[in-house]
Amino acid sequence: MSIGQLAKHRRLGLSDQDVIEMYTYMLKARKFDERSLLLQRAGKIAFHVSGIGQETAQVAAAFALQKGKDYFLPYYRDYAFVLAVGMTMKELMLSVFAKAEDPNSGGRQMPGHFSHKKIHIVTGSSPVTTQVPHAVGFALAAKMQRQDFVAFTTFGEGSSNQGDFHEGCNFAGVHKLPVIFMCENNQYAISIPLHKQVAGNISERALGYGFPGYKVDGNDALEVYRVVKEARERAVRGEGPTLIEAVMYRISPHSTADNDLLYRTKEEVEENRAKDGIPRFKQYLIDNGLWSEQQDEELLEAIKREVNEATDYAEKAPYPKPEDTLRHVYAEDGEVPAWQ
Ligand SMILES: Cc1ncc(C[n+]2csc(CCOP(=O)(O)OP(=O)(O)O)c2C)c(N)n1
Ligand SMILES: [Mg+2]
Repeated sequence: MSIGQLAKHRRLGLSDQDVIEMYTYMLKARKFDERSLLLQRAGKIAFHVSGIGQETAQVAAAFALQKGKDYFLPYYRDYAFVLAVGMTMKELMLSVFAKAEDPNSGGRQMPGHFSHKKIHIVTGSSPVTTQVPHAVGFALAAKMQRQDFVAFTTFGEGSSNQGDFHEGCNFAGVHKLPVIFMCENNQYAISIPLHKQVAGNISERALGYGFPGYKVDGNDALEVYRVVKEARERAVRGEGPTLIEAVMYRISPHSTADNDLLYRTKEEVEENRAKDGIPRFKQYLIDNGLWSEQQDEELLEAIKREVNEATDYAEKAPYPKPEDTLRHVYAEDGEVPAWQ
């Protein structure tokens, strides 16, 4: 068989097993997210920021990176990304329930503020885009130490107007650092639509900093995989950073504290829901003879069990102790935090 006849994922170097796993992570994230929204409505958790509509690009990016080697600086909608690089459903649930055992912050940060030392997820902060210069710092370390890992960071399109983004890009461009900037352009920054945020094109901003920028359909898993993989290869060859703008749509409101129908219509949301990358990827698997409706039902059942078990576990787990409130704020001699 010639390479042109191979299914697209095979041409990109992904096995059949890889694409089935990618689909599994997308669905896991979606089901975690839907459960979290329900838990918030039921008053069991305080707050949730949803990543629904963004899972496809997140999983695709994760599969193009190297686990255990690269460093990840994700943003608050990246549940699918963190699951795909190794965080567990239970750990995510512990974080939304703000329990002591949560590896992200021991229940101290808002959910979605990821951190996991073992799987190279670098802790983030609430001011948007602070992770961008942090990622550049990791990339500088890779260059100074002559190591071949890359730093990968994500942020929203609204956040790409912050100074941190521009300073990070400029420094990374000047020093040709191994960093990948992926903008998850979900069309809104809370209530502000894209056309009121940016007059130009986000991916083209890279040109001003001396490195390539690519705009890609964020609902097309294999295209996102391709551009992130190429960006990684460029980075390890010493050719510097890449900016990727993955175009998608924030299907959920900004957060559980937002009423999105005050600034957009149901019709607009439905129109974009129809472009959701998850059913599209499922169809790709079916078309290539890798998946069936029956397998899909079985997978959904298995994920439901996993979500139920994680929810029960996290709900019953103890909260952090009040007397530990100031722990990890100031260094303590010989301290190794329990959640590390
Ligand atoms: C520096 C800073 N300014 C404002 C906020 C409040 N805020 C939180 S999320 C958000 C919108 C960000 O939009 P975007 O970057 O497009 O990401 P999205 O939420 O759409 O994924 C804002 C303004 C913040 N957290 N940090
Ligand atoms: Mg946005």
